[in-house]
Amino acid sequence: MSGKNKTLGEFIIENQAAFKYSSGELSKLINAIRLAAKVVNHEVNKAGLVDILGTSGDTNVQGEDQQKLDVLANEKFIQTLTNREIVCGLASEEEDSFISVNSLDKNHQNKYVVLFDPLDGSSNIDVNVSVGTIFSVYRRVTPIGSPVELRDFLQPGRRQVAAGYIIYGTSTMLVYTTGHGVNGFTLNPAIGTFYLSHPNMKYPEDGRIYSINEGNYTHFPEGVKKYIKYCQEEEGDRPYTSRYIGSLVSDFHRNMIKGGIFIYPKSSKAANGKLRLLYECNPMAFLAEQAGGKASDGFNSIMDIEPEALHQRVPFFCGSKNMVSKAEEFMQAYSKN
Ligand code: P6P
Repeated sequence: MSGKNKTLGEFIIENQAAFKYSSGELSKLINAIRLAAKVVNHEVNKAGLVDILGTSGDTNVQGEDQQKLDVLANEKFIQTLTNREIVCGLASEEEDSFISVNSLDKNHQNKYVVLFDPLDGSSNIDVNVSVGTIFSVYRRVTPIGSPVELRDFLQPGRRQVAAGYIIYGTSTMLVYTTGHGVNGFTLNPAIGTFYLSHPNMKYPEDGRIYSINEGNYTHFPEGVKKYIKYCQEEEGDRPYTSRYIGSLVSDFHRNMIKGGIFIYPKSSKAANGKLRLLYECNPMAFLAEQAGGKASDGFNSIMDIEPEALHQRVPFFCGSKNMVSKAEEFMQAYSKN
């Protein structure tokens, strides 16, 4: 159901029946994410005014400086999702291991696990570049009534029941899917309400934008180098335009609206690339495919990868279907190099 200017709350209620597990719990989960998004948005927007810029002095499991807002966003999403008694487990980029969430009645009756990157692109915060939250939702695979286990989180992306992101940009948007297309909601900060602004978002099959950090060119596999040169050739609708913000949610969001491809490949500096499978690549891949796009590791669909570790990284090619397929052709042709 489209109909612009519908609120997120109205949209959830009207579309709940379409979701095969429509017990209402997933709706409550999306509502919890909506609340956390508003709280984090408030903090992100005032970051320049209050002394919460700069790093917290800690580093996360990735060995990266934890920006203070990273820590705050992580705490807010954990707190909001825990308090709503909807999830049985959480996994965050900022947490070494998963968190078992035991509902107040203490018998682990909740069905969903949520994996999230609380503030992706946070290194851009103090230069006022858009950042985002990314989330991925699964039904647990271990028996209800027992604590969650690691295998509840190490599920292939194909089994996601919902995924989305919040982009804290010139406007704040919540973009998500429950497997019935992709819809975007824009926050009216004056009244704290998300409105359906981008119903039924679709990835254009072709595009003229390629997004990759060309500073790493000399370290890329030969297939990536050849694809970059293909994008730059004077031929047909090429050369394409290079656009790279360095914030996955922002690059993905622009490319989904305008058409384009985002690539974070493996390199001689990063054997599996930089992006994490479970809470960055899988949710973005679910959104991309639901919008008619494509997401792979250069050879195989991202959502078919069997995860082996909570924070594992994978090479990531995502965007307009025909552009990703062309990049995969180059990867295949030069895969021996
Ligand atoms: P690089 C941000 O740190 C992030 O995880 C993604 O949001 C972004 O796409 C990527 O890293 C940028 O990495 O190495 O190009 O700075």
